Amino acid sequence: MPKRNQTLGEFIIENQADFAYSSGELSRLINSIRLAAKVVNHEVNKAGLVDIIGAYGETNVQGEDQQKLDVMANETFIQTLTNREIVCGIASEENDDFITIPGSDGKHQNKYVVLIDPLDGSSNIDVNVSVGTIFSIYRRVTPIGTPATIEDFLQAGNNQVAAGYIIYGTSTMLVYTTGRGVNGFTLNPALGSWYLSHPDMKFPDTGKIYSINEGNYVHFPQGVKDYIKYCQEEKDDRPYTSRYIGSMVSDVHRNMIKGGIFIYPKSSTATNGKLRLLYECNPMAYLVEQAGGKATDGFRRILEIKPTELHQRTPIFCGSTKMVEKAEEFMAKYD
Ligand code: AHM
Ligand code: MG
Repeated sequence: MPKRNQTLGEFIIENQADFAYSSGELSRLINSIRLAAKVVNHEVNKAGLVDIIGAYGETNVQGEDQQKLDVMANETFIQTLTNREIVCGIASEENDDFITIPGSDGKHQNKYVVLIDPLDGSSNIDVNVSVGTIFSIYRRVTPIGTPATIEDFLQAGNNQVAAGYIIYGTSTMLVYTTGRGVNGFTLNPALGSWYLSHPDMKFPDTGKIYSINEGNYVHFPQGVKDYIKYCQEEKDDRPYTSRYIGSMVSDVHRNMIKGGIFIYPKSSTATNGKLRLLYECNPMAYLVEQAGGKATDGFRRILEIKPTELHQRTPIFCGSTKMVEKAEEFMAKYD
């Protein structure tokens, strides 16, 4: 049973035996992610000092080129995971193709692949609004001792062995699952330690928040339009409250705590929506389900979609189970 205020390090050691494959490799992998997250957190927190040190992506006052934060986050996660020789491959939303990691002995001995969106919602940085990192971990399907291939990355989401996000918000949190519920850790920046602040996170069964970019209303399918009208109707516990940060991690995190639904549907201008199945939707869907919620593309479970390409997009409806089921009822009318 998770103990509040336990550090993430203590929690990983205590729960290592619970991991499906308890070689310690997955624990070391989560350890690397928590380390890289602290580095990224430090940089993201300095973003407000742009007038003083120069904007990211520009030349700073010392005449040095400042890396864009999303590039920096990408390199930090990739380097940390590569240096520690824990994974045999990494795919990132920032890179066109996946990277194979042979290890220093060149023998491709590692079991896991990581898929990552290093800095999701990065357009929010300029206005001091929360951003996040999303990660997803799979066991490779190709034999150990051979280079990772595309097959290792194109696995259905229900093969994930772990997934999580880091939210760089008013406080920084790391929230993750290894298939036994969801636990949230808050960073104490003075000490550099993560403390278990949100043990066993659960979506309320229903809620009163709907999160969708309503600016795209005219382009939405009729089922989504009708569901939005349903949310706004004055009846029973409605109208609901509309909350949309434009940063998926933050929107889903809030809804997990308060109860709500997050929707990024397809539209007449984006036939599969915007969000990526492998880097955003699968890990979030795994977390949502582990927290007792539901995640679908409006019709079928996100975690059952068999990916065909690395940067594939999918519509997503996720959050409190009853709210997602209601939205699906509207979708089904026009299927
Ligand atoms: P990004 O990967 O380019 O940062 O985009 C993903 C983000 C999500 O965090 C967020 O939910 C969505 O884009 C918002 O998009 P929109 O501005 O179209 O509503
Ligand atoms: Mg993204």
